[in-house]
Amino acid sequence: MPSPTADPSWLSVEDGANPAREREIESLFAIGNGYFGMRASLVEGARFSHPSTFVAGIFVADGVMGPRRAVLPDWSHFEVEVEQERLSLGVGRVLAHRRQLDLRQGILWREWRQQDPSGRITRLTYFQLASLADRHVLLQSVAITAENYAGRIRFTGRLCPSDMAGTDVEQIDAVSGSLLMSVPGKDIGIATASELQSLPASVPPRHESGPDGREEQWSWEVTLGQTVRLNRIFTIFTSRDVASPATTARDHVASIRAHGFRALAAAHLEAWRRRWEEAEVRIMGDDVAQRALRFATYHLIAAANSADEHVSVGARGLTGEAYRGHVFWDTEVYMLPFYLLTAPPTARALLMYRYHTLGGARRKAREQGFDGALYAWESADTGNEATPRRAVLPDGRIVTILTGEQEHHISADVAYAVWQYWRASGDDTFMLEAGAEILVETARFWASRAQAEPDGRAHIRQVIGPDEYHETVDDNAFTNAMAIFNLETAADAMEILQRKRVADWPRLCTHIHLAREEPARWRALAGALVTGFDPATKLFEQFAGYHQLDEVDVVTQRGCATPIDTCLGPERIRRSKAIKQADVVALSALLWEKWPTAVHEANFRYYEPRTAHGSSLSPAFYALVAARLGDRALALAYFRQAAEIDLANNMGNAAGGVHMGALGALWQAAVFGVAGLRMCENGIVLDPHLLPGWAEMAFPLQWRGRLLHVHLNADPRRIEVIVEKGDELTVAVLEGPACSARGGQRVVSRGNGSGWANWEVGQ
Ligand code: IFM
Repeated sequence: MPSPTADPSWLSVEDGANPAREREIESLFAIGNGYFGMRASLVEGARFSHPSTFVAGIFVADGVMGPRRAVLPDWSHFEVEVEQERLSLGVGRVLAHRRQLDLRQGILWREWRQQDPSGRITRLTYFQLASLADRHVLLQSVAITAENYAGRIRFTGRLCPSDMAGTDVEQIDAVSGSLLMSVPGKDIGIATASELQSLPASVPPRHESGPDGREEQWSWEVTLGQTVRLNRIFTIFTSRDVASPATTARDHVASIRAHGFRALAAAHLEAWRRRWEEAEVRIMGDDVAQRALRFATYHLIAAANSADEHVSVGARGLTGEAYRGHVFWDTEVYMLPFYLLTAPPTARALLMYRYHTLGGARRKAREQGFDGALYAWESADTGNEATPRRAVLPDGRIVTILTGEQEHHISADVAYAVWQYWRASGDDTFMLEAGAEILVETARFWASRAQAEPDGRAHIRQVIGPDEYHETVDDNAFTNAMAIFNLETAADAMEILQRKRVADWPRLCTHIHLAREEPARWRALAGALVTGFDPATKLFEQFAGYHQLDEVDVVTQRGCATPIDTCLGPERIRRSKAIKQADVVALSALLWEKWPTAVHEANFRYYEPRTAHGSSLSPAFYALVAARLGDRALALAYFRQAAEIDLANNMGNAAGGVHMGALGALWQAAVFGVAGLRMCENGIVLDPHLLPGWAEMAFPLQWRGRLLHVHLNADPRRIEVIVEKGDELTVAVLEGPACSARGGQRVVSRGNGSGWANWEVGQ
């Protein structure tokens, strides 16, 4: 049976129980496997707790507010009674209470010693996991010890609350140990089945099923000091996956129980072991950074499912209700690189979600009077725009939300991700089947969206860029530069595919209705679009007129509890240069190779003091760019700030779920920023800037079928790359020596003054 990982650096630990922090802990300690996720609620329930289970892709219609990811019952719920007295944190005395999220094993552990008002001390120890080996399986193992008494212990497990309170589903049917539910207004069935086994055999249980089949009771007469254990296997299926979820859920339980609980747990542990092998970033010398990267990696692994190309990862993953489970640019821009380099099939599945939602993107473009595909700013199950049109602020004011209408850069962000995936994976099949169509349809959108104007240039007016403090702006530099990227790469992709896939090319052209002159038109438009770049100052103006806005002291305001947009109010913030989040600096992070370092430096220094970091996405991209610029102290400060978004709840909203985009961006800050990794046509380039205190850094990555291990040392400076498998590729240091290496080889370059010595190639 599993036991908690011995090395404490792999554990997130919460001692005691603080009602004020409970919802935050539920998010941070959530378990998941990309198919379903479960908040780490106290199994016995509590007033201050909000247990929820989410299944990816299951949304409920919520009136004018649009789709919201459905809250399903907490299948892990159970209660324990000792001599008919219910064990509760609020009754009697808590002698010990500890929850641990085991990042390495993907397991939530809880240990609880409670003295009831009659003086009986009971120890409850359990773990639960969302199997990564079989995504339809949840395992729970509960041990109950009568520490200082003999008597009757009763365990009651329930598949759902009696009235489904707190959930979005209705019960259709319940038969002993299994439950079929539906989502109102949707033609979706969700079924769960469970199987319990009592141990040890020497303590015979009494087992009863409740009249409605949703409840099971197990009781034992225990002797002083005796421990009883229940192992529970749950299965979950929906009509999205199978024709008959109830039968499949029951059959699946019946078939897997034959393997035994231990074997099911062992398969899960093995799946996590393999995933960590592909994804672990190791930092020697900075335990805080190490822990933060492990936490980020854990949640990134737990959020995505390579086997389902009709779902994507929402802004809060499967850990909470914030943003209604919707998918934003967070996925393609902030999370996808992690999957791209550690689990390419997952990256592919996420991009296929965008392929399958092209219909919604085309509809949105048409509705706004454009061609091609304009992706939903907030996307749910259909790909239709799901951004609510209004929101109620905490003070009761109602505000109009314009992002759904105006935040158009999303289309270029998706195209950017398609290009990155193709470049890193070399997956031509994906391009022919899906990627090319996304690139072309998004390019067509920009071709109709941008307007040629009398100044001889093309403009994109009335948009919202990443900085959402400024709405309805013209020529947002990020939007325009990403549109240029989209137009150019669509044209490049057509050229490459025409050359490389001669046999497939005619069919592709017919399928995407490519007109012969389109690629040239896209290139011409890309050349005509303004970017707001001033060669004299090397600055991009964030949008037309930005430089005329009022200066405000953003840096001082960062220390205040109230965010700057609340302090200044919407009108003043609009007239000010205060920026919500990385905007031009996000451009540096994404399109670094497009401009010389001096341009990135100038823009970083200009926009950094004006950025309020009012979005969780911002600090890690500042860390990434600061690291690339070699400002290691500032990079570390931003890295810490990004790491604390969930771990220290420094934005105060972790109760709604962990910030998946920020977690993905933290990984990028380490790999693209600190290690300075770039992916090129022939291989990889590194430009390490280890942060203060980081003695060593190591990480694996996958590039076009090669599996690499990068190992960096600070003092003496050294880069080692092991090519574990695959054909030859180029390994280079930025503006330094390059070499070729293939599977089974190890290449090393050592610091040489301020540069790097030639690579030594060995086995
Ligand atoms: O996508 C982000 C956006 O950039 C800022 N507001 C929150 C969204 C979801 O994380």
